[in-house]
Amino acid sequence: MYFGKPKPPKDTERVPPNQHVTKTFPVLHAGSVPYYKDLTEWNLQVYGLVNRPLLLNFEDIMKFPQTKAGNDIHCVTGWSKLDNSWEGVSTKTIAEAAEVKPEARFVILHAEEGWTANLSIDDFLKETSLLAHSHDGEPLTPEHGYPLRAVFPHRYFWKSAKWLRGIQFTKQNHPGFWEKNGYHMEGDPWKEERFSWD
Ligand SMILES: Nc1nc2c(c(=O)[nH]1)N[C@H]1C(S)=C(S)[C@@H](COP(=O)(O)O)O[C@H]1N2
Ligand SMILES: [Mo]
Repeated sequence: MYFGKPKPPKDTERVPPNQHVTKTFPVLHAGSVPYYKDLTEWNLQVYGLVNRPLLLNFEDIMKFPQTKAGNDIHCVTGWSKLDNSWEGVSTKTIAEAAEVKPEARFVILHAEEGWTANLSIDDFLKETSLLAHSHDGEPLTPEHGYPLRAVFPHRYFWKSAKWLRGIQFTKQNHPGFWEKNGYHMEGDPWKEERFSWD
């Protein structure tokens, strides 16, 4: 018997529990959006448990091998946005350039205004993790993290720091902004790790 073409996977199979799909790109953050007059006002520090601390400007970022990634993002407030395309630098590339020491087990992401997020070194270095300067073929808008943001699609999107200014490699796990406010240290959307008690 002929049943026709195999069906593509349903969106529901791509959407973690208790999330709904939105076609829009919501803007969500604490604090205010930085508007840089020019990119000399921006740099990225890579430090902590590394052999080669780095102070990178935007040109340095663009000189690294560039990578593209397609993925879905899941905000802990309940929206998921499917089929994003990002361009930037793989987190592995940055870690290699800084020569991260073997004793580094966690990462603190530092954004403008002292906002932070924490994650394990494995989450940071995952194949799908990147630092993105573009979304869907266009440079990030100020609201979405211009000039550079982290993207960790396998974690709730709050870990994906916008307006990234520092990457600190540490031995201990230091809770970031939302993690101090009751959010989960890992934040796996498939396990619904929303709050620290989940
Ligand atoms: N610097 C910074 N990055 C941040 C946040 C923030 O408050 N400050 N919020 C996070 C949260 S909760 C989400 S859902 C995403 C939202 O990214 P978007 O505004 O590009 O959709 O950014 C994350 N990155
Ligand atoms: Mo979020």
